[in-house]
Amino acid sequence: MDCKRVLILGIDGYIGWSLAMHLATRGHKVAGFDNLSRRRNVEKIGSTSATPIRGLEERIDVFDLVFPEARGRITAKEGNLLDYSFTRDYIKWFKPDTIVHLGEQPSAPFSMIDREHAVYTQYNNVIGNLNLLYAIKEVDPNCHLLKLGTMGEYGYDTELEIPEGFFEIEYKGKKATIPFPRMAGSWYHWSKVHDSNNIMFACKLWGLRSTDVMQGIVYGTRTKEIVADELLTRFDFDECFGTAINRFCAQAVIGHKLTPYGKGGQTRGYLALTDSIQCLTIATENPPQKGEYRIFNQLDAIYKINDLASTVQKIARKMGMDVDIESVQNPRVEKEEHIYKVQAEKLRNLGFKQTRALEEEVEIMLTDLQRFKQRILAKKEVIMPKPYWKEATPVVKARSSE
Ligand code: USQ
Repeated sequence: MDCKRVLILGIDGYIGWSLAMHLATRGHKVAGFDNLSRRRNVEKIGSTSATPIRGLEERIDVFDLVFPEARGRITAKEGNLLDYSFTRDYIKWFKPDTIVHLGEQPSAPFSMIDREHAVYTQYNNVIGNLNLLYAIKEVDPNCHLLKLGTMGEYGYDTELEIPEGFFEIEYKGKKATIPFPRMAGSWYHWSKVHDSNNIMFACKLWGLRSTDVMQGIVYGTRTKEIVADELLTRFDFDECFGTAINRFCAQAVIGHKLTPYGKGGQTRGYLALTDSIQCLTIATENPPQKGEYRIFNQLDAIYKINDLASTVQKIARKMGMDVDIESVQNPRVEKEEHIYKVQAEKLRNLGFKQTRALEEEVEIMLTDLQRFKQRILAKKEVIMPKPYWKEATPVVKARSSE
């Protein structure tokens, strides 16, 4: 296997830090930068990571001690993609073969709080990505851009089986292969759609090469490199940055009722953190051709929210926790019962295999999180969702009845 130089944008994040360690232990040379906005944004909404996480430099020092054979293979600093000259100069300095772009505002609820959060999310994500495309073009158009998109770009409104990016359509007697329609469900998810369009165009325009990963919802506390508390990756459980399974596990350990929203038939693709890292590693080690824009649908399995709540409840009870489930009024605008079918073959064809079953991973998560119960309890007021997604409705109604 070729050892690659991999630049990770968002190296301080949930996936970024885990991926950096994994790639380094496989012999790759990793550099990264991060503007640390995730830490600040989580703090702003009054929350924190359930797992206590160290600063970037300290994590790297501990990594060097724990993995002496990979010592010196990770380097990172604070930096912002919105700063074009910094981004370009960092790429010039490191000369990456691959850039893994995880450096975006990742929360749908956060983007829906108000106009300011919507604008912040779209500006940060879309302009940061556009800067990156220009920097790659200017410094090294040969570099592989591995960009984290989301399954939510396609949305959850179609009954058609979702292909990997493109599909063949027949219209008025003519056949064409075109991008599958995007029908995102939040300002955040739309920012990823805009990114995808911009990347596809840059590949056509300048002959860049890119893998755009439509990733499902990631869960878990661990990868095989997380062998000491100082190497933990972050774990969010609040209503904005916490995602479904992770939230349910955090709720279970503090005896909070599990919170499926609405009817609970919302169906999504999921994968364990360790499998997300496996997929991103496969994509890094198997780059696309020059000029190629390829899309991978990245997920292990598809679940309904109610079934996930029941699974977490069952395992938590088996472990002696007293856990109930209580449906919460849905704060989001989304279908609560729907069909969901997805094609996800390309990564499997490159060797991806699911390594963790849901039940097994949930048990590991609950065991880990029990140690951090007090940290979750201290912030338990950020668990219940607030109704800002639909706030416009009563205002409009009130005006029209004046
Ligand atoms: N949900 C509940 N109860 C909860 C939390 C969530 O019922 O306590 C429901 C939501 O209403 C939604 C589903 O679970 O129907 C998923 O919500 P989520 O918060 O787990 O995930 P989502 O907002 O879709 O976003 C997350 C990540 C995002 C990533 C996306 C992948 O935050 O960065 O892009 O998952 S995907 O969902 O496939 O688009």
